[in-house]
Amino acid sequence: MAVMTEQPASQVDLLRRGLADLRAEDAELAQILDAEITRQHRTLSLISSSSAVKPRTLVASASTLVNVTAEGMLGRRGHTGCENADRVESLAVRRARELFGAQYANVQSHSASNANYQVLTALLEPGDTLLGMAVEHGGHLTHGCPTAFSSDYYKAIQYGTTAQGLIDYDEVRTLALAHRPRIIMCGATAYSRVVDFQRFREIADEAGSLLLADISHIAGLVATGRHPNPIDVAHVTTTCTHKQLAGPRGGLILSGRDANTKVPGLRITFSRALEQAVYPGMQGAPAVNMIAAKAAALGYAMSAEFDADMARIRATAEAMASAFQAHDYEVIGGGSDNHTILLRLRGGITGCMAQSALDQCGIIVNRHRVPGEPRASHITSGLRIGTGCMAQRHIDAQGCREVVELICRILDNLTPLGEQDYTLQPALREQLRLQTEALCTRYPIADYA
Ligand code: DSN
Repeated sequence: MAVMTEQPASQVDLLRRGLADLRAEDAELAQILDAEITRQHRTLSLISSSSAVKPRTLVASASTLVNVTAEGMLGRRGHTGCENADRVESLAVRRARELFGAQYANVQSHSASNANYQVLTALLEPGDTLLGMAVEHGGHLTHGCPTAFSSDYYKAIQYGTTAQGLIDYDEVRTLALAHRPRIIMCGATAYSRVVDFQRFREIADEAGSLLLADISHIAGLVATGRHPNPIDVAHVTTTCTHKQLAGPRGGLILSGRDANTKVPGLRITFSRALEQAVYPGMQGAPAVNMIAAKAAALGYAMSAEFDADMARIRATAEAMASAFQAHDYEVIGGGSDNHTILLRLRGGITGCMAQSALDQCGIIVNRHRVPGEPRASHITSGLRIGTGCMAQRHIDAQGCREVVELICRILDNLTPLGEQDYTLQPALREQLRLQTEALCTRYPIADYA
């Protein structure tokens, strides 16, 4: 029976109690959670969109703020009892603005996909035209992909990359001038070179369009000055918080110099339109515990340690790209300016079989389309490799070469059987899996060791 005391349990006591309770009362779930830590420890994640959150961010996401219903915007809630929710949201907003140099930040979006749709809702009428990067060229589903919401409600026009895998700015300009879209979306999920936000803005201004920059994949590099910052260039910028920012799953909406100017054709400013689109437009009560975790991640992103993480992401990407080129692989775009390396596979090996064989050997990676892709999206001819998690393991240049050699050895020993099936000798597969596991033990995830 609970003992009555004057003070409630602290968050730390509660988390401890919760862990003990979970183990004692729900062994089935506890076992799955433990298995996931083990999986993350023993396998090497090269997923471009993943990272390992700091333990402090994990704790913030598990705080009792999860119990708070705080529908509405900061300081203007529909419920009382939100004083700490307001404090935590105001802290996250302050940190987001400071980190990116933004005048306006909204930290309530549940993801960057939601954030993108909220921006579209704020600035476009159904049926308006949007111009975004095609998924098969490295764009995102929310940027006007035919299978997504953005193309159901808006007239979506898509631009792509050149045969070398570089954004075709001439094509963007031609399409923008021909279709005069209400908004142009830039930013990508599989693009390894610098995005020229300034060039996009010039095109947007010439076509009379608004510009939305989605920096989900490069937010950490932007925050630390390793990639140009679009905040004052685009009218609106969005990002998720769980990729390079190593935060919880969630999104941010940011705006710089345009934040307090009127949206063309509307009577309200960008910040007001964005605010209304999030609430009451598309979202009810925000996940306040996740806002706390965003605050924790944004705080960490201002540290020297985070800056060193981002330096390692870049060094690792350069070392890996060169090592793949030394093995005669085509790195799309000719190299990497960020964390992503897009590889064109060869010898009849498809993205889907490479992804599966690497997974069997403990390397987690995802298949991807490449320029001129002849195969279906569930097969593909490429692999997308990201260096975020490698940087968090502090894998040095020698380690990068070993990882590339391991990947090449696995791919070189596959015998394709059609587009999806393959053989990989079981004894060799086991040997390569143990080699990956040894590498993971040598380079543990820094915070989880
Ligand atoms: N956008 C997807 C990716 O880049 O993997 C998921 O966040």
